[in-house]
Amino acid sequence: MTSLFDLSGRTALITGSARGIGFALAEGLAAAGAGVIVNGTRADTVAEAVHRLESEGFKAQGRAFDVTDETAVADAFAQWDRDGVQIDIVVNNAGIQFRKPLVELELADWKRVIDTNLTSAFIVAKEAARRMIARGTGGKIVNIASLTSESARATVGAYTAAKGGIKMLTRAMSAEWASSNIQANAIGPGYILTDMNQALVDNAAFDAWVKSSNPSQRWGKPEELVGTAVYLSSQASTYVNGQIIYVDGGWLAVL
Ligand code: GCO
Repeated sequence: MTSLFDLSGRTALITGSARGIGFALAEGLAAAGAGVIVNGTRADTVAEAVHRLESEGFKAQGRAFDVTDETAVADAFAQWDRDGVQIDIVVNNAGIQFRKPLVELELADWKRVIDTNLTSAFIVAKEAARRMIARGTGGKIVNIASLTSESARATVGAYTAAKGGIKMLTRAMSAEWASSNIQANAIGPGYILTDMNQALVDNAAFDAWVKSSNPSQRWGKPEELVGTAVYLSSQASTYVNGQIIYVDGGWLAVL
């Protein structure tokens, strides 16, 4: 009996996966048997990530493109069509952070955060779902949400709005795509040790706040998100739709 969690024969596109959480998820899905496609904006870091995965014996390829650019995304999928690459799993992980009070936030910076963290998930999932529906094969969409999908923190307003949007976009995807056997769900990471958060880790007061705000009393590690990503990408979750699974050390569960 093959494992419910076996991703062998599946191809997974993970956006923003040259480093950080995205790379950890690409590595974890590959370890579960998926062929993975690494994405990022820079060809050199994408190539380095693919090389790391191949050196671990995994099936990996890469494509550098800007997930906020509709034409670039369409071109990427058209190339995969020509190459006979069927994308079965999309992890919408690409994201940036920009910390500034709303009253000082420039519109251009607001748009950049919304485009990268929210709109890109729509653009990429639309291209993938069109093909999944046309093929009749079903598929998996795993969006990366955040604690800020539920609660706001001062100075990350654009990010919070985007991640709140990810929560409801995930449900909207379920509303339209579940009947095509596409399960759209999300992972809500707590405070995870990543480059994006290094400035917070290095801030003693913020570090203490994170550790005192979740019952696990520590930051999470990117690899601690892998099990949930494999679950939501596998046959173990075929009747799960529109959900966010928080991997946050218990942060949202306690006062
Ligand atoms: C911040 C952090 C958070 C975390 C994560 C929490 O500045 O508060 O970047 O946004 O990255 O999203 O779930």
